[in-house]
Amino acid sequence: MEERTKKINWYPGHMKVAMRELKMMLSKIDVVIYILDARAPISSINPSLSHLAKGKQILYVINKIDLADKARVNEILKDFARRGLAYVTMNSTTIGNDKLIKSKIKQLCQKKIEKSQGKLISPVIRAVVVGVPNCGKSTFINSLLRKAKMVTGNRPGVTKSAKLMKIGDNIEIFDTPGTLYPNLQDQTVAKKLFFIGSIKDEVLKDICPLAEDLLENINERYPSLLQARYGDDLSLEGIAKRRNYILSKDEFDLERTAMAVIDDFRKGRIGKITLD
Ligand SMILES: Nc1nc2c(ncn2[C@@H]2O[C@H](COP(=O)(O)OP(=O)(O)OP(=O)(O)O)[C@@H](O)[C@H]2O)c(=O)[nH]1
Ligand SMILES: [Mg+2]
Repeated sequence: MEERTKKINWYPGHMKVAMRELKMMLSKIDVVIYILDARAPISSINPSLSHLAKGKQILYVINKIDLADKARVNEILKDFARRGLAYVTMNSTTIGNDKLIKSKIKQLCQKKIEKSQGKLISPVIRAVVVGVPNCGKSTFINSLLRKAKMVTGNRPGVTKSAKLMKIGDNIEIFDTPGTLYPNLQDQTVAKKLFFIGSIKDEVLKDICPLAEDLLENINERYPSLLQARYGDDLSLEGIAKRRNYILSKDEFDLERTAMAVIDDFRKGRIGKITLD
């Protein structure tokens, strides 16, 4: 992808604080539940989080699977399996995931559970849910609770501080704010994080080249999905013309078109897509 946009970076104060709190919290944590977005499962791996979670039991939850290309995700997950990583795919907007997740958490804490066998009080298992902004951490916890206790929202930066919930008798789970990393060196990754909604729209100045990049990216693997939605002309002008997004007599509203394309992708209207 050629460079047509200014460097994308977003690391507000609350993320810095969240990373510091997470670092302090981890000594008391048994399992890290690392949420990845199935539409960009590799790009939503945050090197800072991976560094913090090193040496911990980690359960990778590949979330938003309902919006993603399952075949491509399975290909990526072959590598997870080869490396012996524990993972599940998930649609957190549905309920009934709690049994599977509780049993996965318990599997990862087998040693702690075995140690306490024969004792009167069963051990409390502490888990923390981490991941990039907007990947569905709070929704995932709500799905385990079968209640909308955590505030969620379709924009990044909804959860601003860590919150503790109990799931079942002896599992405690922390929700945390979505975090990125101070310097998004790889701009291909940064763009994908923007497309999946992990970076605040307001940070981006010029949305048109980004929408063009998204169309290019999708066209590489899913040309027929794009054609079905937008027709043969995949330029922003072509899409604006088809949608009648017009500013004046001979000027198309390209900004509106760009945002519409990005929104179509985020809402799954183009189809089930994985960008990685
Ligand atoms: N389709 C689909 N939408 C999901 C899924 N999980 C979460 N969402 C949606 O994604 C958006 C973000 O969800 P949140 O749970 O607020 O995300 P978060 O990771 O807690 O976000 P921050 O607190 O901002 O870091 C909401 O609109 C959810 O409804 C999923 O598995 N499938
Ligand atoms: Mg949240």
